[in-house]
Amino acid sequence: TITLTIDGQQVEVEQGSTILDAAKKLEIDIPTLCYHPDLSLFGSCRVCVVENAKTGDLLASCVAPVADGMEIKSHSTKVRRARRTNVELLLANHPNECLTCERSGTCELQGLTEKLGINEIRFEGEQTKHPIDEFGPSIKRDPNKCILCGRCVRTCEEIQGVSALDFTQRGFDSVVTTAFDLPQAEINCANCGQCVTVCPVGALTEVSEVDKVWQALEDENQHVVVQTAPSIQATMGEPFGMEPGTVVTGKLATALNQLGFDRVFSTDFAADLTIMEEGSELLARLEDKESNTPQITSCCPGWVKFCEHNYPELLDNLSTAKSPMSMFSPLAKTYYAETKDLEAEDIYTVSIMPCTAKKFEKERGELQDSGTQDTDAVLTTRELARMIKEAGIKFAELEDTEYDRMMGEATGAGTIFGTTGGVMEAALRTVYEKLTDEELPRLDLDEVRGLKGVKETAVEIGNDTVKVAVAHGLGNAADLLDQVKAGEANYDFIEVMACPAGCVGGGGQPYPASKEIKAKRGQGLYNIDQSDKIRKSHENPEIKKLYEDFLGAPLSEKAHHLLHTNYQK
Ligand code: HC0
Ligand code: SF4
Ligand code: SF4
Repeated sequence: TITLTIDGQQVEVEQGSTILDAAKKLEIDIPTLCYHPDLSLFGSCRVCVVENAKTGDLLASCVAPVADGMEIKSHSTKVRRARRTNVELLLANHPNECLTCERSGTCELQGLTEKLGINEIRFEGEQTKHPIDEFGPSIKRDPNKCILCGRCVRTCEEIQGVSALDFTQRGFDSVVTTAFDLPQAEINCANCGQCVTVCPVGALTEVSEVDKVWQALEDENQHVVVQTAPSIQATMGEPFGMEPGTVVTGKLATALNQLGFDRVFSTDFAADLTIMEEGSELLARLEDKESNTPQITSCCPGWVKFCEHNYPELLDNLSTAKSPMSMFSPLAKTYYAETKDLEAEDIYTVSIMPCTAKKFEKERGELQDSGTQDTDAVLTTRELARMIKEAGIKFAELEDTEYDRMMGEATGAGTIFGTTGGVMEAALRTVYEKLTDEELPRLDLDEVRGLKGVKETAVEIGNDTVKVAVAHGLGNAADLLDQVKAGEANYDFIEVMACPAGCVGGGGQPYPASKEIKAKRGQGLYNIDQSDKIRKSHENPEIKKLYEDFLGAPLSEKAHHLLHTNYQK
């Protein structure tokens, strides 16, 4: 180990640690900008400089290694001046749009400016002008706000294995963009929004559909039906100052009613339905030795697009079951519409999702089966939070109310879909019972919980062993699928979620989102499951009724028409 002092306090750290690591151990807060704990070191912004007290040198603490006997000053005059100048230089080429910027309040550059006591812009100069890319369904990129920290570039390459973004040009003209400057919608981008979650400023955001939804709510001829994704229940409190992972299901229902939605339904209900269909499909594939296995989940649109670009030969392995969101919407426009004597066109469907890729999913031609657009609008967690604030609703103080009946009942199985491993756990609870007529001896499948990149287990079902694997983050998914393709790994069923930690870490979730925060959100979902009376999808009474009254049975002709699809090469 190495011993050094920072601001007169002694600390011991492992050799190879950085000064920033050592400061963290002492709970000394050094500001950072291009640094991100999950990414490779970059050391470009120099906001984290500290002073070597013996030499007077300034060191970027996020990359500078510790040395024995080192004495560091973390906030000397020299340090504070350098930090200010470095941030002031960023501000010199940054549009003065804080008032109207979507990141106002959560912007790290704004936060630093305040923290470092910068209250004037000393360097006024020419500013770069780049075109804004806002033509895709999911991601809006405004390079003029970019501060070249490279966090998006590193995330897309190192975590997601996509490498859709990179630096081009040099010096003043430097910009982060796509290959050949193509619109994001025309490249291999998965729309996962992980770049959005790490961008410290407003350079990367979702394409907003807030105004469209306000308009639908105002329109008296539209019957507006909303569904909320599983993970939202454990994240919507955050923009209102609540602890990550706080369960706010009841407050969500109240807020959505107050906003004027005509019916407040739940994607978790549809997640139970996905289990019925996808589980039945798995049973069929396991029986038919000719069929493609492993079966791979297809509910994550980021993953589906990644698969299309990088693993087209595995498209036949994707479950034909649509995602819960895309099962819910056509049912809202047929099954639910019939009970209200409404036509599909009279119903406007809104989904509240933790996800930017869901905005892309809703536009897919493969997913329109109600005779009209199935899902009309997708709002991220952040966008709904903005609407709630705009409406003056005090979210944290709301009373709990219930979701509406018919498509609003969820089991614990549907709820845990929102965290990595949840789909697998939910599926096995049902598949096991269908195959053996017995209940799983242990409902909590700890082997597929947690934030390890790839998780695997084998479950004895009757005389068979079903081998399963779970990957989250596209880079981890690629590692797993390469093994499958090479014949080195042999599974029956694989769950893939594009985002690290699954949807609780989705590209549309509140800022900021560290590993610890994502883990708390996931725990929130497990807490709901644990306290639910019904924890298995096939026991959801509203699902049973849906089959009795409308669909017949899983994989019936009607179910196939409304709830299944095929992704073609
Ligand atoms: Fe998810 Fe989903 S679990 S993808 O992360 O399967 O977005 O939360 O809504 O559709 O249910 C997202 C979350 C969903 C879907 C569900 C699945
Ligand atoms: Fe990369 Fe995902 Fe961002 Fe696309 S949305 S650029 S795949 S991180
Ligand atoms: Fe969207 Fe969830 Fe997939 Fe992320 S893991 S892209 S949030 S569906």
